[in-house]
Amino acid sequence: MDNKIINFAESKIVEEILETAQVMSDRGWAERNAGNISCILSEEEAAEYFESAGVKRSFDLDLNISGLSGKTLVITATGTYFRKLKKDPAVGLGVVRVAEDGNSIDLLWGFEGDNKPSSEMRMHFTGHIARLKADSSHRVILHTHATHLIIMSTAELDENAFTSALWRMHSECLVVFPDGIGLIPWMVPGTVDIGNATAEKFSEFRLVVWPLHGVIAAGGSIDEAMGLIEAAEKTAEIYIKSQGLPGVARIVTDAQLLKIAEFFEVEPRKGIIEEV
Ligand code: 2HA
Ligand code: ZN
Repeated sequence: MDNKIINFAESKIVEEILETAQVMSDRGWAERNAGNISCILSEEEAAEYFESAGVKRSFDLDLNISGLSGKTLVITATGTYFRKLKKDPAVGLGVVRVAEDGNSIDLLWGFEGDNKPSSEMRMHFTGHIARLKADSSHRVILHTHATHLIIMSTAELDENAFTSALWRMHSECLVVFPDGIGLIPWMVPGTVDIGNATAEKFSEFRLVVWPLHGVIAAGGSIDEAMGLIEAAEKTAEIYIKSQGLPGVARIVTDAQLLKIAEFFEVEPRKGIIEEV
């Protein structure tokens, strides 16, 4: 086998994925096989590790992803326990290249033991296509079962109210996600439909909550996408734990949000802060 292909297990991107999966597990967001991660390799990375790689297996898709034609992605395998991922990355991760016609993917590395891509691969693929249209530096999609965001999704909050609640509960949320948080209706996981609904939200948002399930984040790097989840999840915890405290509720006001936006030069999503 080509040495370069062997080296992929030692690459920085694999190291980052393994570390992130471990953190998700340590925080209690990755029970059983919960969560999935994918990252588009840069052209340089794809050439460095997989220029001469042969096709090990191919997977036909039940959706067309020609928006990713020729791109090389690393994605977690279905059924993977995140706490075990680092034991054998070539089992729990796979590198796939999208066929020119967008109807199938070719496996170049990993998924050893006849493993297959994540059950949420449809969302990952359609999500990447949507985010690349919005942001040419986009590369990463993370899905995890972040506990407090799921608890918050049990409340009857619409998308703007969800975003507003978090912006007002911590002075830095507006800076981290000025574009807000998208919220889809409840849907069956793993389906083309949930993938399309998420992708639609990704044209405006980098964070999308799946009610009674989890959260999806997109970014130019793992740190960026994970940082979005960490900020939203921590603030959801503060929101939930502060409900019912005695006295007058203290929140970041409209005027204070506007001061934050001005100082940090961010453009808040419209329709949430009242222009005072
Ligand atoms: O990969 O989290 O949504 C398991 C899941 C499916
Ligand atoms: Zn899930």
